[in-house]
Amino acid sequence: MKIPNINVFQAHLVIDHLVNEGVELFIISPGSRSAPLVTASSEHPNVSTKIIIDERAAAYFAVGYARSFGRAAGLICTSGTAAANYFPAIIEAYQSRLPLFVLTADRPEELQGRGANQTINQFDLYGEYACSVTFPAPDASFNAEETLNKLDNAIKKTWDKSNTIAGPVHLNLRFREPLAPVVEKFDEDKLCHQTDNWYQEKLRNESVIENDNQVGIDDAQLLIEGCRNGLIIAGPETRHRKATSIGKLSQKLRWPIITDILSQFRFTSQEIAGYPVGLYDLYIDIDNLTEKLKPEGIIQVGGLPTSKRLNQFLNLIKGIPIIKIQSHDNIIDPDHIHTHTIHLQEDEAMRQLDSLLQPNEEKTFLDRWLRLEYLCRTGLEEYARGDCLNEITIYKEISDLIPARDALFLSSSMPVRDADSFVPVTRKGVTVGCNRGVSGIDGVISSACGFAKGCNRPTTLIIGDLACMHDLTSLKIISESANPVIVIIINNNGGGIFHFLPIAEYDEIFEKYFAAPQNISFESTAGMYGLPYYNPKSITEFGSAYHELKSDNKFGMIEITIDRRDNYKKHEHIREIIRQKITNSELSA
Ligand SMILES: Cc1ncc(C[n+]2csc(CCOP(=O)(O)OP(=O)(O)O)c2C)c(N)n1
Repeated sequence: MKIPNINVFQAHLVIDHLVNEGVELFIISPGSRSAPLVTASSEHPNVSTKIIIDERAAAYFAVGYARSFGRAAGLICTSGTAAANYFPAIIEAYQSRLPLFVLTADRPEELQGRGANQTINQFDLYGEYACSVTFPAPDASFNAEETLNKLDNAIKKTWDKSNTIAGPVHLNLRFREPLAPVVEKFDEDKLCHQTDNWYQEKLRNESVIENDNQVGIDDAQLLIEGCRNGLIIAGPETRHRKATSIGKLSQKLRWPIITDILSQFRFTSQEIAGYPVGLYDLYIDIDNLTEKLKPEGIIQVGGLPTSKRLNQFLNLIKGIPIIKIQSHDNIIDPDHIHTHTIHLQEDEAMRQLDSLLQPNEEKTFLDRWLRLEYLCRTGLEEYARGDCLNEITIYKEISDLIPARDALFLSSSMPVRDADSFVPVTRKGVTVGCNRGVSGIDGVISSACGFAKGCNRPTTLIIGDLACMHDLTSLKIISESANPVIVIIINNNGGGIFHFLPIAEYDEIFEKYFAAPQNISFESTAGMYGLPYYNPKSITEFGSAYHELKSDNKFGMIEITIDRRDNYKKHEHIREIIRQKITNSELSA
């Protein structure tokens, strides 16, 4: 390949290096200053590119893509507010420890701080949320080895191929004219020579492998041996590939696995052993049960549980050993509940513990949890028989209807919470995602599309009306997606979440400033983006609409119209039904 000028040479250097680090996809938003980066990525034989015009959506797409299997995409944009539009998704990626390579084009040094058009200070633009490095505009003094060193150092701080640490890396690249690939003489041979040298040196250094992660397993063994009745908590972001070892340990210890909806365990696959429970949010706070459900010890993996009631329960039973297993250093423990931390990959730690620990014969504790699950599941089934489509029954219905091995993406704020409360454990191997790092209601549709691409699976998105309005332009991405995305909009005319908060008591400000009803239907919006549209009124009608889209393998929109105030009452009611069922059972004896 003939490289036309030094700008494109530098761009190639960066793109090639990212490809070596495992990047296969570059998401490009159009602009002029970024032309060398576009030239280099579009010509690369091992790279695919995707155009998303809105940088905010592009970055959220990359977040969704990374969330599925931890693969990093590259983002390319021009200078100015284009780069600023990446910021919300960068924060989400940082908080969720997802890898992301952000390539922003910038103006050269001589145009900085002089009021030049489309020029802002992009140096360290994302602050602490990205590991950032600015590359000067290349000229005759350009040194390929120095550039690669700088690049590699930035990447190493947040990313390695085994994905034990991850987060956004910001590469701010300054370019002078010419930006287009016009031919201009430069010393290509010298720079290629420097590049080869650098890679040979890197290869030599990488042959040393470090493994010093063994801290704490022996201590953990002793602690666990001291507990007959325990729990394993699989929080958000525990991935499928860790499931087998966690399942085996649960089986051996007869400890239930608390499966957060985002843990990839709620929809387990057939082959995973162990005792997953999913409906704990419905019973864990029932007064006289807490004592009976109290474990003697806990092993926890993944992020902060979605369920507020579970977090409260953990606070209440503080004092027992709670062992957190994680390979990174970030603290995810706002309530200071963890008594021990093992710094090791989760599946490796589980395997080691499994080989050290003896089987537990105790059954009563486990049976109690499994019996509660059964009661809740039948309670939800009886409730759904009324054919009333609401923000409770929809989750049971989706968990029944979604095909095995599909993907499910949940919006903040209520969809992820409701799914966490009402989706029972189902052996379907469905992959679940949500931007729960900072729980933004922006960029949800684009994230779901990125998730669909990353998983390479048909995806069902459940989203509220306000979150949907935030990201309407991303409906265009759906209409182009190779993996059909079905958007289920729960239109309760405003923010349903706020009815569950104390602010709901303040009538004079609540409706206008918090619930913020927008009084819209999404039918014509669906038409604008060519999405088939349905507005079912019952569970049966919903089932037919979903089935119709699925059987044609189509994208589409299903809008469910709901009364927000009634929804709050229904949540209270279902909890009361479950409470009664448990109170009338032998469990309350
Ligand atoms: C970008 C962003 N802006 C504001 C918020 C605060 N917020 C949290 S939930 C919510 C309302 C969500 O309404 P909707 O998407 O309709 O879902 P529902 O609560 O009805 O399930 C708002 C505004 C946020 N989390 N993120």
